[in-house]
Amino acid sequence: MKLSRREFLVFGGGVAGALATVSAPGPVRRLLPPRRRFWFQKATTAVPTVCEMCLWRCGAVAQVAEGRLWKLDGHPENPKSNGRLCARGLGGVGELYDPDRLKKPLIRTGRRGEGQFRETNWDEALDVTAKALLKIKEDHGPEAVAFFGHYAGDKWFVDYLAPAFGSPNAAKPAVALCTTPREVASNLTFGRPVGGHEPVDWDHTRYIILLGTHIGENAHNTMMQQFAAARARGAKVVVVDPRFSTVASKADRYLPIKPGTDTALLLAWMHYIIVNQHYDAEYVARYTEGFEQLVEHVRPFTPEWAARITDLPAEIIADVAKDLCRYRPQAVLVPGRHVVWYGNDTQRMRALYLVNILLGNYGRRGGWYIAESPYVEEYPLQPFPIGSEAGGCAGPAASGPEASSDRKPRADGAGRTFLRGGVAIQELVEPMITGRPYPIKGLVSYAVNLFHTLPVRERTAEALRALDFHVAVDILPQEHTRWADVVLPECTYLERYDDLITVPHKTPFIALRQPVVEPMHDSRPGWWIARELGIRLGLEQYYPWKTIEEYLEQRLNSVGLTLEEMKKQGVSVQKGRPYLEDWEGKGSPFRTESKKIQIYCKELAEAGIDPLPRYEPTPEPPEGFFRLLYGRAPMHTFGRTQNNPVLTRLMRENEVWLNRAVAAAMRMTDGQRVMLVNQDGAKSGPVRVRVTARIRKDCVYLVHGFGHNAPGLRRAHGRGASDTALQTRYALDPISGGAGLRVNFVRLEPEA
Ligand code: MGD
Ligand code: SF4
Repeated sequence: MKLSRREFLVFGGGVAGALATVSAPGPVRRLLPPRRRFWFQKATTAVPTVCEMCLWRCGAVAQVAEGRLWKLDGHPENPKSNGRLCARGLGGVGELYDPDRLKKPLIRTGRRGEGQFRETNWDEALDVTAKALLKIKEDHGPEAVAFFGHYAGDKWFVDYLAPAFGSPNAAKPAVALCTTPREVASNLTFGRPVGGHEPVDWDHTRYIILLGTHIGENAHNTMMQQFAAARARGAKVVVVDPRFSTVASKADRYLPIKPGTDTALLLAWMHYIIVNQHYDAEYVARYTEGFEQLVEHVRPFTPEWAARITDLPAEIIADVAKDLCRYRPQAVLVPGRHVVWYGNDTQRMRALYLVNILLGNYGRRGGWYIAESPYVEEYPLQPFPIGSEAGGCAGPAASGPEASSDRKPRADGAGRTFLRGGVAIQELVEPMITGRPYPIKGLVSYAVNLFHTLPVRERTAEALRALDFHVAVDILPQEHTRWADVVLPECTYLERYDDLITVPHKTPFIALRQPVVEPMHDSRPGWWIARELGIRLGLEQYYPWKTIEEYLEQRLNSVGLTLEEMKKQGVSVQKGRPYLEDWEGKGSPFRTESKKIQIYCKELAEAGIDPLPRYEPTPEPPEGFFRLLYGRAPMHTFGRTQNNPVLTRLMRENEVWLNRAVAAAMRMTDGQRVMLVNQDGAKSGPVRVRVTARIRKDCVYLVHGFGHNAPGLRRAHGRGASDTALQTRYALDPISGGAGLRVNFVRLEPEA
């Protein structure tokens, strides 16, 4: 949550006081000076920057010599890295030197999808792009061009170019297909988002519950460090997951829940805590409203009721609830990250928050801290014709602004409306195909591999075929670039500046991404591409800054920093207000209308939706099919790293996990190659079977991101199976617009 200028001044005691909270400028204390290192017999220079191998954005220090990057380390002063990087962060060198990178701008010569292009120069590529986008604007209006983006550089396209151009149709899969439900649920309940860095107070917590969050396989550097430290300190861990994940092997209790039934478990925990009067009554009375309605609501949801639904013994459900109360408020249910599961996900997330609230842990040591964004001003631009609120992984639901256009395809044209501005990214595909409620004819895609991101691939292909124009900005010849009319090669995060990385945190901070080497090939940074395009689109007035250095300098000066200082230190940490006592006499941290935590959600009631969470069953797998579950591997990020020469060595392809007893009954053996076929006949594979006791009998599991079908990715092409190819259905969450992807079922066929 960003502080307003006024709050910042109150909080910091005026500008001088405020600046005193910012870490002193100067070189980072522990950044090693140039010297010889054992792995490289020449002197290297340490250049601080920010990792972008995933969205966690750790501070990194690049060791550079003779214009070449030799090694990446964790930035010692950056709170996200704490001196370390994860395997993927270290593997950033592989992304930079991947020989398969896009090297020059390309113009399509064959049919869309064929991947036939000719090389060109930047002037021609940008002129062709601008001409096509202007033609669409003239014929159909600015909203007929959609902007999809991901990662830090999408700021220049989705948050800047789209609203300057006048299109509300800007969306981010990182939100709509990932965190949307938890952010919307958090805003409805607390009046503030969770934010990109989950605000768990790991330093003090004593009891941790993970529902479907596989820390360690889902590798977020500092979260893993803090989890390990908490465990070493003796914190108890409970893992609820249909699969015995790596973190389950570190847990005190493992609950192999039936997929799709977590809300029932959460309701039973609320029932137990309330009926036994173990909740934090003082906290509930002081900070919340709607508790009485919750008492009535959860009365029927006994542990025995939940046991029948979840496949978990009632005594264990009750035992865990008892433990939660024993350790409260230093007991915490961790919000997951990729939480679009079954289409009722905002309600599940609300249920998770409500258990936390009964424990009185929000804003308390060992529970959730209150995360705030660092104070730094935006670059002073004249207002765009429409606002921008697309948000990042941490932001609100993917959306365009309300103000601009009543022609915006809110919801899906079928009459469903999402609360809180959710335009589900996959729903923007519909107007590309049908022209309803109005046509979308152009697409600017930045760092989004649409074929690995959006469910229902056939429809994605149909939409791309129907477009008048598609420009893709990427670093690799991924699947979707084969469907573009113009491909613009961006340089990697190690060769460019991006906008300031501003992180809501216990100690909010600003970090600088800067180039550690010159851009390779004929690639250019995103800010430059977007600006050049903007100027060709007649939007000069929105680009008063000529260089990125000028832009960054202006923003940094607003907090008394200079670019020169930040280039040396890489990070600037401010003081936060993590606990409720820090807010005494300074207003409420809860930004709901009542300034209290909304247990009973009036906004939902007014929209005709259950104001308190309810369990809704999800369809069962048909005979002979398994529910398709998917997740992450610590050495890969989504669909972007499977070609990385370093990371490929750690994991070359995925496997399909199959329960041992089921495998025996099916006469399947470990390592056997199979095809996966879903309920609609879609196929993926071949992929090896991993026979294991670590998964329930009713589901199978894949690591997401594999199964590339892009010959230009020479290491990744044709390896493993794609879960996306098997997701021909999704369940749309009516509150957030998030697309639940775990509603698909597969059977296994031996490879022919
Ligand atoms: P990636 O798969 O990482 O992210 O989906 P995407 O947003 O598509 O692919 C990103 C693209 O960015 C790649 O083409 C890569 O080459 C390119 N790229 C990498 N670095 C740069 C750069 O510096 N500049 C440019 N211009 N391009 C770059 C992720 C999305 O997918 C998310 S966030 C989630 S949580 C969902 N996860 C998910 C899942 O687990 N399973 C299934 N089936 N679908 C999912 N969809 C969602
Ligand atoms: Fe990079 Fe790993 Fe940090 Fe992600 S968690 S930003 S990949 S070091």
